[in-house]
Amino acid sequence: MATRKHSESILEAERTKVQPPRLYKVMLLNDDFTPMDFVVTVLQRFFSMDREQATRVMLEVHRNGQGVCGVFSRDVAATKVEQVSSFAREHQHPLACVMEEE
Ligand code: TYC
Repeated sequence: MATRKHSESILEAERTKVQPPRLYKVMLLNDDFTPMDFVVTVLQRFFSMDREQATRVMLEVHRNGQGVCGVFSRDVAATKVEQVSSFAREHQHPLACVMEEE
């Protein structure tokens, strides 16, 4: 009995092996119209960056076309994308925020 129970639990463990959560990068895309200061504010407000780090990331996006704001689980990444997109829309800026599996 004990043996059977033991071997069953091994099989169960094999079948349901815990996978590490998939991670998603949240990225900002460059455009010609969103003010630099607005992007810095977004990075501070939604990604908890200080002004210096936010400025560095904003300039990277401005120069390279895109940049990573952070890496999150799928739900958190989707929420960030929604919050940033709706904040940009509210302020009538075309700022694009997307997520991409790592
Ligand atoms: N390119 C914009 C400008 O010159 C600034 C900008 C930076 C816009 C990053 C979007 O994700 C962005 N005003």
